[in-house]
Amino acid sequence: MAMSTRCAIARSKMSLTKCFILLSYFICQLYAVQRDNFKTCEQSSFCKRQRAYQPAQSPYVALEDSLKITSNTIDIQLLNKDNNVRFLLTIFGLQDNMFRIKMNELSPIKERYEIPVGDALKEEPAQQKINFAGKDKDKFVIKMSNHKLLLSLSPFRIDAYTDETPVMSLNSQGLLKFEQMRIKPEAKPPADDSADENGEEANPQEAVENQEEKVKEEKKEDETGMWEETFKTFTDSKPHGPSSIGIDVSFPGFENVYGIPEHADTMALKTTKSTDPYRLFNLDVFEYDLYNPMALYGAVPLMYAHNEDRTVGIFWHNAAETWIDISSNTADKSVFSHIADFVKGNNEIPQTDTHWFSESGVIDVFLLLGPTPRDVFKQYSRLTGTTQLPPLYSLAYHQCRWNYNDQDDVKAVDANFDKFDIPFDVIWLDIEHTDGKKYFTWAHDKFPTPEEMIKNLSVKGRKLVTIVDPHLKREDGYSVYTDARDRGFLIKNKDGNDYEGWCWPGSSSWPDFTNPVVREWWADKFALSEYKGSTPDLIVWNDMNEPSVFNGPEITFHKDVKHYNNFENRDLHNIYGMYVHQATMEGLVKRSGGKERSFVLTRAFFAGSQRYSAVWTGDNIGEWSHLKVSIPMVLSLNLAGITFSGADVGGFFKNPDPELLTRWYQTGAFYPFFRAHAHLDTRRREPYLLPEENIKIVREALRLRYSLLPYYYTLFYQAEEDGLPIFRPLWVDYPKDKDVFKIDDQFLIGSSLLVKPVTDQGQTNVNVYFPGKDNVWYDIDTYQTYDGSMTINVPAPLDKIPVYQKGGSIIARKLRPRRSSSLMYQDPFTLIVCLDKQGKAEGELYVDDYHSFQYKNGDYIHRQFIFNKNTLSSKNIDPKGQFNTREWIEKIIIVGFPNEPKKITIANSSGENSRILGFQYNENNKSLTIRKPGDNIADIWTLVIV
Ligand code: NBV
Repeated sequence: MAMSTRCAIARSKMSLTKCFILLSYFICQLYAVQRDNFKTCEQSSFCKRQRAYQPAQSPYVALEDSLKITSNTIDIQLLNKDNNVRFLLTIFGLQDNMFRIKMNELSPIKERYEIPVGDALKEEPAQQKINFAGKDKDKFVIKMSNHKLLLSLSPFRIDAYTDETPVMSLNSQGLLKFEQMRIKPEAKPPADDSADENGEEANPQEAVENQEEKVKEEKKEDETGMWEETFKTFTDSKPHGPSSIGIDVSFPGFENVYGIPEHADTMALKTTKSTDPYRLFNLDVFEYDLYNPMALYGAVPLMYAHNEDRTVGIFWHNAAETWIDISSNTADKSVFSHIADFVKGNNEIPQTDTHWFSESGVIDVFLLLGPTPRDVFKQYSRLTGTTQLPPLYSLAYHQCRWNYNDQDDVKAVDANFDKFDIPFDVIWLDIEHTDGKKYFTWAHDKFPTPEEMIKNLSVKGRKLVTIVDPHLKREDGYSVYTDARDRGFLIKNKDGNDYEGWCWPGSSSWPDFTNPVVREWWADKFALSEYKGSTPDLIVWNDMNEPSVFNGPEITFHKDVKHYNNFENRDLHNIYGMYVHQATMEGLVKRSGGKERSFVLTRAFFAGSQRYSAVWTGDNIGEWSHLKVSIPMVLSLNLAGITFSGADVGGFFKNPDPELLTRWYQTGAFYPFFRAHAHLDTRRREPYLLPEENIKIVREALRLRYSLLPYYYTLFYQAEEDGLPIFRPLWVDYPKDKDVFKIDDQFLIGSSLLVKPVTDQGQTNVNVYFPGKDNVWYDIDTYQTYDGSMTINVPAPLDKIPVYQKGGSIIARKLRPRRSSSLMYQDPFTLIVCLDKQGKAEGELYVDDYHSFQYKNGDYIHRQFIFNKNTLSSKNIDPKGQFNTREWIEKIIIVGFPNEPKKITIANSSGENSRILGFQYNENNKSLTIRKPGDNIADIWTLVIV
């Protein structure tokens, strides 16, 4: 629908100004991102202050006399000598090789926001005994197994060591700056706010004097924007004044840092010397620009540093707007100066320095001490949790569009996929399916019988997604809104009235999802009895949950809106979106009485989001550059624990040509979350509308994904335990190979598949780097071999995706093409055994009912397959799991098998019931295909080749 038409429709129902707001939102979408809608660091007063802070020496000193030691913690007071404000610093030893360092004002005049435990942190982190080893010169020594912290008193700094190697330092650059809460200079201190930290009444006269002294000190600072800040036409009232916090974190010995999604940037983070710092502030930035540090829809304040010897990380547990500067003593050097250093014998140790600052909250930093990549992922997942094993259908292909117009449209799309023999599992309905953008309702003229529509999908095991955004139309007849309003569940503006903003329905309000009671209320809206027209096969998509407010500053909430417990959005902005999708997921699970796993997709996210939802990278563009950047973006999400993620296949805006769309399907077939989506104004582009040749290729890409579902499912099962990325950078598995540290145009799926999608127009050859010195990699189509530690130019015509299985791995696939994943539940497996140079291989397979929580009660099978000395055996690696299934093994393909065998037999674990198996050997590609071993996947067997 053209913009003008849409506005005309809108205009009939609303005032001109309101129409103008919607219109400008649309106009913004027509062109590239409107950068000036979003603040630069220069335009954010706290960012500017923190960034400009460069003291000759840090004024913060630790006060020796205040030291308090318990078995797992150390408390010490810090003093800012510039203004005599005191702080409490607590160091916690944590299990799994972590320290936590918290710093807050000793006696703040107002409570500072701390993210409640159970939200980003899944629970109170388990503590570990630390050993206070006394003082060494002017430093306290705190030990925990082979790690230690040195706490320097004056100036205050902390250095972390592992086995005597320095790995991280805090405040070594002296950038600690903690802006204490204060009373506005002209205002008098409130009389009843004088209890000190022990609850004792302070002398009011003294309090006034202290305040005045602080105020005098602060006068020296540039006060611009401290008490009020204006951006474009928006004024932020800042009733509590400046409250930002910042500190530097250095990584000695590290040249590469990763993480802090979401940015449309390379995976290896860049120095920010000549740009703004990386920004974390959940925003609706449609048609985002690429390769810059601007904030996007979600935020995970987690960074890893990696070198050949170790991996460490920091988790900045703060939900306020955050910026991160990065500098390095090596990154900005040219190759020439590296060589010059070498010639001069200069052994400069590389170091990456980072500077973190947030608008409010407290300093709460977790040091993840690794030392391996696997260790840091485990450490982070101990803190914030992992993704629960998703139901199988959600790992299959999703077909979305803004919008499928009506029930007939849905029916036709569903039928066309079948007609063209293209598998799909989920069809999505965008905002137009609702009655006037009132979520939980249906546009009855277009969707008169939603239950029937869903049932037609259900018979083929398919599902329907509806979009449920968090903005509620302020309309008296809309019960979700009136209910929230009447219960006082809506977010308030600074004056205490319900906050009103503009979004799709026009005038809207937003439930305060930061309140656990509101989350419960929202969750109950998904009960089948409440959400009319829904069935158990309806699942949900939360969009616009940053939140997007068309007429708000930076298209989001005013920072001074008020949440639960009187905190401002300023304090917790980045976690709001997570509470929305958390409540949605809780509702969907509750709807089934806690029996069925469900699925939610979210656009906004925070640390911990992985526990509830899949994430997609928002409104990208159907251009080659956006296909390319999707890989580092999904890699960074995976590094930050958000394993279940992907980008809109085809690009949301604009019309990709058949070549680009085909290549995007070939890439998207490997995203953990695989969905095609398109903007309302784009041409229809369901895969069956492509030219015939392209349909064939896309069908193959989709079938490849479906055949790999057992592998993805097994990886997700493992990741629920260990938090390992599924869509994985090469350095995770090859941590010592410097050549892979920056590679972000190819990736691993688990450890066994290497993928290098084609992301350039007209390209028919790609350079693939095959990692691992002793490895051999097999092309999954031809079984051609490639040795590790080499870059090879391989042919990649349009019908080819360069994908390789690692020698030494076994992958279980299901090769029978079906219309949806649930129709594959009972299908047999084919084991693809790719031998390494020693003729060995191993792999795992996890199987359960693919949809319920019964696996938590032991209803599953977890098998390991081992090939060694011409014998392939199946082992039960988890005796706790037992599950009845009809799934069996129909074929085994052994690749890299040197010569034609004479005989192959299979027997059960006790050597009984031995049977001779038929086989075929292909001399050209050295593959041995064994037909119908026939055993149920639950059986334990041994196959011998002679
Ligand atoms: O709901 C409409 C769209 C949706 O299709 C898209 O995926 C979201 O990222 N939504 C944004 C709102 C407006 C986009 C211009």
